[in-house]
Order: sequence, then structure tokens, then C-alpha cells
Amino acid sequence: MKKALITGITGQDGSFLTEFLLDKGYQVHGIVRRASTFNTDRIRHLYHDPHDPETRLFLHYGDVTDASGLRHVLEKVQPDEIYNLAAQSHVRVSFDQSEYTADVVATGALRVLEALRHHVHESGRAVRYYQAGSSEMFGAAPPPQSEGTAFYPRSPYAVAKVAAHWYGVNYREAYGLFVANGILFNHESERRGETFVTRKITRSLGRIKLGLMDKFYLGNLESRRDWGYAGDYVEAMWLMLQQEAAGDYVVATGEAHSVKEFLELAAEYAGVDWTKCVGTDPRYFRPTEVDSLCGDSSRARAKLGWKPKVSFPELVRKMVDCDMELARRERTLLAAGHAVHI
Ligand code: NAP
Ligand code: F7E
Repeated sequence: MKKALITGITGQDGSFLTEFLLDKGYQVHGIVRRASTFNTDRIRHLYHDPHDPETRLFLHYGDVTDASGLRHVLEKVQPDEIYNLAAQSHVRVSFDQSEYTADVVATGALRVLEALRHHVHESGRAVRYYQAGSSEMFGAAPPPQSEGTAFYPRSPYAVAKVAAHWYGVNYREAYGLFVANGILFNHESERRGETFVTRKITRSLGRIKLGLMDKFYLGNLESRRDWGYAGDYVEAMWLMLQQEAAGDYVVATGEAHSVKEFLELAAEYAGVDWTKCVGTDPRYFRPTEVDSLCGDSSRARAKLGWKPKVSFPELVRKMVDCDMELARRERTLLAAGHAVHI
């Protein structure tokens, strides 16, 4: 049975990747951060009592800012594949917490690579590594962006991802490690964090439709993103680690829409007049914006045989359907006297 180790297992992508790998018959190990409240909501449906002999999902406390802890986990788990998804992944927040973002995103990746290098050196095992790179690394470079496009990062988050990318390339060349850099364009889902623009929109529209709130505030509606479905994108991560040679791949739909287009489509489907309930708040604008991202994923399509399955309108409908249902549950709980947020 193959073993995978995932950092960032409690995030959106971590949860889809865990489902995908368990379906493939893997034993999956995840690194979770200690928190004062549970942070495992997205993988709760996959988790069984570790005493159950059938269980194939195991969690370990750890943090990519803690190098010795990472080494211990690697030695204990002895994985065949490592997926480094851990990140402070919010671009706007990275302007407020730049040093912290660099520590987790850039130096965090370096720490995982160092632990990997040490483990491979000591054990002689072959271990494959996936690095979660981002289209944000292209930043101001005009679309379409491909593996040949020069990076022009526009935020502390994006600069840190560029560093993580190049650490990966360097460890591949210097030590012969199998390092694959995915350069993934935006991917969303019903499990997307609620402060990213797509989920913020669908969550708010659900609450407005059900009378739980009146208005919400956004920033720049003109920026364009190449939005895909997260469930489709984790397959590309796995495919990158099944190749004979390690490489770097852009993963994208090749179709871009503005934030306003996402809002219009979601509002129309939800049956809400967005012009009456969306305001502008300067705090959601970024000091430097990424105006237009649209990926050319020809290489991934040709070499990995990957292509996205969920279209843009389907993605919007999936997210609105989910958030309508969540708003219904919230309304029921509130009517029963519970001051509960779900
Ligand atoms: P996400 O939902 O924000 O999840 C991030 C994960 O990283 C969470 O599990 C989080 O744990 C964990 N984490 C944060 N700081 C950590 C630390 N110091 N040590 C260990 N774990 C830590 O992000 P996502 O959307 O799933 O994205 C996954 C990865 O792909 C990230 O690296 C992101 O930057 C990158 N990426 C995402 C997209 C996208 O559109 N979604 C596109 C390109 C690249 P908690 O649950 O405890 O917070
Ligand atoms: O912003 C605009 C905002 O925060 C998208 C991360 O997963 O994808 C994500 O980064 C656009 C930007 O995602 C609001 O200015 C307007 O132009 O949803 P977002 P992002 O910055 O593209 C990349 C690929 C990653 O790697 C990142 O980890 O929407 N926008 N109004 C807003 N954005 C937010 N968050 N909130 C607003 O109110």
C-alpha cells in the first residue's frame, strides 16, 4: 500500500486530495496544526477511530515552521509521496502578515525539502515531492501564462511562492530529488475558505436570499481569474508524481472571468438582485493587484492527460446550491433559538 504525507490536509485542497488518494487505495497521513478549536471539519467525514484496523487515514501534529517535528513525522511515516500544501494562502492577508507568510510559505517549503533530503539520505528510500505553486507567481505578466512565462509576483504571498518554487527546482537539480512544482490557477469549491471572493459571494447570497443578512462588501470587481473546481485539480497533483521524470506544470481551465461576472452569475442563479445588496469597501483592495490570470495548461493536458471536468457555470451553481442549503440550516437553528454559525 502506497503512503502519502500531506501538509495542509485540513485545507480545501487537502480534503479533496485525501479523498482522492484514499479512493486510490493509499494510506494517507496528514500534518495538522494544534489549535484551541477543531480545525479538521473538512476531513471529518473521512476520519475513523485510529484503533479501527481498517483505517487508512492518520493525523500527526506538526507545523511547517517546526523543522525537527517535520523530520520526526517523516521518519515515523516513511511516505512514498509528500504533498506540501501548507500555506498562509490568503493574498490580501499576506500584505498584513508578510514575514509570517514568508516563514510558512517559503521557508516552510524549504524545511519540508530539508527534512526530505535528510530522510532520503539516511534511508536510501525514493520519495516524491509535490509543491503547491500558484498562478499568483505570474502576477503582472500578461495572459495567457504558461510554464515559459517569467514570474512577476505582486504580493508577499506570491513572492514567497516563487521562492518555494525555486527551492524545489534547486533541490531537484542539486540532490536529484523527485520534485514536481504544480502551478495551479484559482480553484474553488463548496469547501473554499469563506474569505476568498467566490465563497464570500456565494455564502453571502445564500444568507441574503434567506433573509439572514441584507448587504455585504467587496473590493475590486474588475480583476479576472481562471477559476476551476478544486476536486479536478487534486488529480493533476497526483498525476505529476506518477511521471517518470519530475517536472513543473501549469494547471488551469484556460477560461477567465471577472469577479463581477462571477457575482452576476451567482446572483442570477440565487435569485438575488446584487446591485441592491453589494457595497464597496476599500479594505478589500490590495496595494498591488493581479489584474488578469488565464492559464495555458497545454503541457499538463499533453503529458499528464489531465483536463478539467467542471465548467465555470457548473462551479458557480455547485457553490450556490451548497450555500443555500447552509443558509437554510442556519435559519432553522436560529428559529429554534440557537445563536449558531455553521
Ligand atoms: P487553504 O484552504 O488555505 O489550506 C491551507 C492549509 O495549510 C490548511 O490545512 C492550514 O491549516 C495549513 N497551514 C497553514 N499554515 C500552516 C503551518 N504553519 N503549518 C502547517 N500547516 C499549515 O488552502 P488551499 O486552497 O487548500 O490551497 C492549498 C495549497 O495550494 C496552498 O499552499 C495554497 O497556497 C496553494 N494554492 C491554492 C490555490 C487555490 O486556488 N486554492 C491555487 C494555487 C495554489 P489550518 O486548517 O489549521 O489553517
Ligand atoms: O481574490 C478580488 C481580489 O482572495 C480574487 C488563493 O487561493 O488564488 C487565491 O488568491 C480576486 C482578487 O483569490 C474581494 O482583489 C474583490 O483580485 O479570492 P481571492 P486570489 O487572490 O486570486 C491563488 C491562485 C492562490 O494561490 C491563493 O492562495 O477577487 N476581490 N473583492 C476580493 N477578494 C477577496 N478575498 N475578498 C473580497 O472582498
